[in-house]
Amino acid sequence: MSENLFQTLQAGFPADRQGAAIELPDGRRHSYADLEAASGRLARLLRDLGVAPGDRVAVQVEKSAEALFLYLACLRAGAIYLPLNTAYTPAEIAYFLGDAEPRVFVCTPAAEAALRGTAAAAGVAHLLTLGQDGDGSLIAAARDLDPEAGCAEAAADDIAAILYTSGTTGRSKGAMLSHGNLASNAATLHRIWGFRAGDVLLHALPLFHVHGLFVASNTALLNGSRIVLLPRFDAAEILRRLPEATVFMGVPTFYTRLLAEPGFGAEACRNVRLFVSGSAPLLAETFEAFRARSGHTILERYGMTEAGMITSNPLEGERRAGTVGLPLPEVAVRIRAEDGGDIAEGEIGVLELKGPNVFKGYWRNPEKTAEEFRADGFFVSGDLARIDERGYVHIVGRAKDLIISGGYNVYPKEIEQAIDELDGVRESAVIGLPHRDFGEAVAAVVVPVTDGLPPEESELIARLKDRLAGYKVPKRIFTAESLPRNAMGKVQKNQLRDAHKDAFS
Ligand code: MCA
Ligand code: AMP
Repeated sequence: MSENLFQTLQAGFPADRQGAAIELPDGRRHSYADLEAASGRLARLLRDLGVAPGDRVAVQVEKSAEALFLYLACLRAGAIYLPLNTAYTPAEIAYFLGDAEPRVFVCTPAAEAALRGTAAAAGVAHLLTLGQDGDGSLIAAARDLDPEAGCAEAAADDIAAILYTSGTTGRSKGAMLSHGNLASNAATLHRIWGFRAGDVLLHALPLFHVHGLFVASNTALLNGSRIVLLPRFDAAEILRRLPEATVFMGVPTFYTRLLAEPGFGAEACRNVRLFVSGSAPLLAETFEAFRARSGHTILERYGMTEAGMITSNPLEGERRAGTVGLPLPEVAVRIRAEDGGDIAEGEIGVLELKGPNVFKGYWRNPEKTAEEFRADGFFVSGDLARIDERGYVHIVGRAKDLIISGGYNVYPKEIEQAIDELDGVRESAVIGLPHRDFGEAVAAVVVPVTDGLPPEESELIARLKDRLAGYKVPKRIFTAESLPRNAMGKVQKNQLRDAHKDAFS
């Protein structure tokens, strides 16, 4: 039997397909019948373009209903969907296209000219465009095609999507997620978060990462829900649309920004039954302030690209501030020493996990895949955690050198490599510093070359913006004569974090 995720989701669509699937801020509305037809036409187009099961379709577009239809079309065609952050620069895109070798690449009409050469160099057979209003060559090419496209057969282990995630080596790796991975996570979250008839999801997350694409969209689609699809997070707009929603999901920055809105309170949340937070630690202070202002207890959960969701606070029962809750029903979680050895119960160690949600490995990178799994099949998350006496998981830090800024991951190594290539720089260290809005913000300490004038901070930042997505570019760059090192020659980032801890307060 086929286990294509599209069919799994489709089983949850409302019997009356005229029911609303997607509603946009300008009042445009797409029913579930429209969603089936539009994704059917796009699936046909992909097939007409020679996309065979297993071929990659890379997509870097603004958030829109059509972007969601394209995701579903890829599932239906058996293609591998490869979403890319809109903030990525052409230099970053060149790497992803070169590595993934997609047959089709869809970008925005505005970026087409800048990316045409990049796509050609990567051997992309078809470059198409999709604008935020459904404009561009993609939808035009599919307009007259037959919407009855069926759905390709897929086994649970067939790859449905590749999501790139950076690493401590500075090179991004494509995490291969199967139809079975995504279906199991969607079904579990749908069940444990109590999705029910009448739920309306207010969707403000980007559609190119796990949180907005799989956690939010898949669960709502599986429920046959109406999704109010906002192009981006805007606190005032959330306040306006929240009264019609029952479910809202966000990164902690969404919640701190909502709390900064004077008009935000219980009245705006009157129909909401569930606020979910994840992708970065939710401060206990935000959790408490939100409860006091809105009367709602945020449900915090924890996950990662390679595994989707791993733990969640309970829908019924105590949601404990500062914890990410309990392992999902079918996910085994354990805490180990960094070398994989046993540690005492309740101690801090590296969180490892196993379950049907865990990815199938990194794209064309079996060595890296092997490095991150234990011999008994547990995946090593790189997060430092402890499990308390009631089984709640506390994420207390990271064994991996990683910064999470506004819910986006930034691996210092990648930024250091980019800085070190700039003229006037001898070496650099990139650190995360506390930031009121983003939780953590990226900052760098640079040692200039000894001859010549030290480079200006603004100049370095401007040069980095040409190469790196904006959220990765350090918000501050400090200069130092040398970097503090221990006897082994390792940079003591703790000392740098300490020295600059108030930079953003
Ligand atoms: C934008 N900028 C940022 C960030 N976002 N800087 C640092 N961190 C950020 N997160 C910069 C831009 O480069 C730009 O810089 C300036 O801020 C304004 O950009 P704009 O796009 O207008 O910002 P915004 O709309 O205010 O965006 C902030 C945001 C957004 C709403 C918090 O970053 C966001 O939607 N984050 C959610 C990320 C997410 O979905 N994460 C889930 C990953 P300049 O002015 O210098 O050009 S999935 C995951 O982590 C796992 C699986 C999990 O558990 O969920
Ligand atoms: P990503 O690589 O984007 O999938 O990010 C996954 C990482 O985000 C995890 O390994 C954690 O470090 C972090 N993360 C996700 N959710 C939470 C949370 N609720 N609390 C703390 N860290 C989180």
